[in-house]
Amino acid sequence: MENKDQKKVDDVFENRKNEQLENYRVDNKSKKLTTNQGLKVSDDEHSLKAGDRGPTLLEDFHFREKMTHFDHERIPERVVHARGYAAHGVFQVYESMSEFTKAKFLQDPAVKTPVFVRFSTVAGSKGSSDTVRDVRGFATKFYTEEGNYDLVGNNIPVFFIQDAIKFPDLVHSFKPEPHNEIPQASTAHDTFWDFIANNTESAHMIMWAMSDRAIPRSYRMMEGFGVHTYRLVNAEGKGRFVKFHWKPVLGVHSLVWDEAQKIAGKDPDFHRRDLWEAIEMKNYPEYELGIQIIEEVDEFNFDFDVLDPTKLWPEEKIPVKIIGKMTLNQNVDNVFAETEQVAMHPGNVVPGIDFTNDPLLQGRLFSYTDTQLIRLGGPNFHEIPINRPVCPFHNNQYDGYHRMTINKGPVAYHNNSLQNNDPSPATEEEGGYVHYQEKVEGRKIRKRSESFEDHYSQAKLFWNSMSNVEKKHIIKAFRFEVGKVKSKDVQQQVVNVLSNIDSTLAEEVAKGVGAAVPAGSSPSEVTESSPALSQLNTKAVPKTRKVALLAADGFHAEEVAAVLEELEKSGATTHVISQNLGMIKSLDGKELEVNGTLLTEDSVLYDALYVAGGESSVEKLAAQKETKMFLQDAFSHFKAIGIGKEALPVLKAAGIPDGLEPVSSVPGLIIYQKWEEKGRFAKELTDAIPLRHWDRQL
Ligand code: HDE
Repeated sequence: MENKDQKKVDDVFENRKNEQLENYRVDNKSKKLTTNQGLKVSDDEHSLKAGDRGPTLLEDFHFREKMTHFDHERIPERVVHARGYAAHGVFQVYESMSEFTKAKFLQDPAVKTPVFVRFSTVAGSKGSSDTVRDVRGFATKFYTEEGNYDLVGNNIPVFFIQDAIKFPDLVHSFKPEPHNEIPQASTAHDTFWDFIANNTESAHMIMWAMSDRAIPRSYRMMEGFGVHTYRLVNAEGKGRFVKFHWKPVLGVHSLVWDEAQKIAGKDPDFHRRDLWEAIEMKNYPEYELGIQIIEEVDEFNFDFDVLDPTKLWPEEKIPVKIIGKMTLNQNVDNVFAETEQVAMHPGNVVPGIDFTNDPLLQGRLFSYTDTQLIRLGGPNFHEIPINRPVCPFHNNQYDGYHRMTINKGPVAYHNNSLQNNDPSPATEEEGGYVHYQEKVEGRKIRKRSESFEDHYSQAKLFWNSMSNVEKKHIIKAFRFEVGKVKSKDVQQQVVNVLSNIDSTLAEEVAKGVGAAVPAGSSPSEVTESSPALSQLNTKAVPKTRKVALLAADGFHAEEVAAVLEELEKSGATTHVISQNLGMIKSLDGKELEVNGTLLTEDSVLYDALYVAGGESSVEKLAAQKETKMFLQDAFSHFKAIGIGKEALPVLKAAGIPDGLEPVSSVPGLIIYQKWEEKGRFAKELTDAIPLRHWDRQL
């Protein structure tokens, strides 16, 4: 028993960050209530008063402490990426990357590097909904033995602007408008589209932002990108340009817009709940790390500037080399202490990883420390447990608000003789960080390189790479967002920009928003596509997908058992939904526990729907209008629907064609009707779960 428990502890504490955090964790179970001074408190319900109807006394130190702490419990939310959710995990490289970099955590496949990953939306406040149309942040802190390395990326590989000086303008345009603070967590308003139309370097990014990438199904099913070009440097000092990618093992999947909007109301915590539950169920999210490399001698051999953050490197031309895997295997203990206080910074690097002159990256290197100073209240935020490196840190930066370490001795300067010049700088051989000696020269100018001027080629490349259904979604997204804009002039300006990308896109959006395509417009002539950009080419597995099983008393036990068995085999999870909580019984007395009701659940919270067979179960379900809504939403969101034996009336009541001839010809609609093969029914339904059945005629 002891051994087993010990093993469990070893598993949990397999990484050093966890061991370190354990020193700070506090468990209040079986403990007496005390003040922050450690004094035991005898009463926590009544303030100290002069008489039982008299005034409260200032002397009440417990009341004062409790209320003061409460009054100060909030810190400023992040100016962008305010709403986020995070988890712990580990990263392991597949093989040594010594050819490219000397970063120690990328050398030995046996080394498990602790990580902390925070996912986020960008525009909304801390309390906004998860499923809004927005870019997602994907920020990873690697606690390496050489110090913290932060890869602070997004789920879209390019950005809106090319120079950091424009970031405040971009953000001011998409945040709620200052005069009325509307709208929350949405770019569907005048100022954002005014910015887009008048800052055309955003053309490529806006195509991504209007695509399905901006409404991910799950944090577990989206890619991550470092966006900027960084530099890898090996032990010989050779540098190479690099772009970083995270590839989710479950593939890249999205919601549909109507569904995303409904989820925003039904479960604003949809993405964080999904991540939390997956980890609790040990369905650990996994992402492979990939790198694209461009040799320095090839810097000018492409039709884009490698320093331009509005450009991606097409994977077909510059392949993504998969180099390792990250597994998120532990939820936080406390969201404020960990997720809220984590301080990510693209400037946190280790030897072997360096910067380039990307002007967006250069500006970020300033902004992230600056923002933590106000957000976390002083220069010692690196001492907050979640931010502490797992390796020792020594320097002469003492003092400041909330200093935790007690640095001994009189010497806090360099050079010194009183302390043998300690702490002393390390040589490169000892692991000292030496900046890559890139040669730079030039005049001081406020100007952008001409090589940054092409704003449309890759916007067109992205458009060309989309499947028809993805193109339709993009057109609809533009029509929705620009359709919410009040200024006719701004609407027209947006269409004018789109006419530089593609004429069909411009025409379709123009039609939707009542604008005109400018005469003589000249869309980009790029004809190439990059298949890697289409989500239709991604992996799709039922594993970890959620299926709603609608059933009531009298369900067909044999059929349900066969489907449940198949679903379990595939790794999908099933929730039984019925009229009331409790147990439901099949005709032959088999019982099923109900996990949610037609009132508490909703089709949009599930990946697929299965209406169990059984005449009297079906009758009961058909009498509920929520059943009809379940089916209609699942159908119009292109989800797999399984219709059990005798359950066709439910389909009919929802007005959904069965397409039986005799097997249903409706994509993703699997009906158990004319044949007695429950196994085949279960298998077909399971296979259909991770897909959206786009060919449905709606
Ligand atoms: Fe950020 N960004 N950003 N950003 N960013 C912040 O830092 C900023 C940019 C990204 O989960 C802030 O701690 C500037 C690109 C993520 O804690 C702030 C510019 C990319 C997160 C800031 C950019 C990102 C942030 C706000 C233009 C993708 C959340 C709070 C030069 C590569 C990190 C904070 C977390 C957060 C500044 C552009 C990703 C203000 C000035 C490009 C994932 O410092």
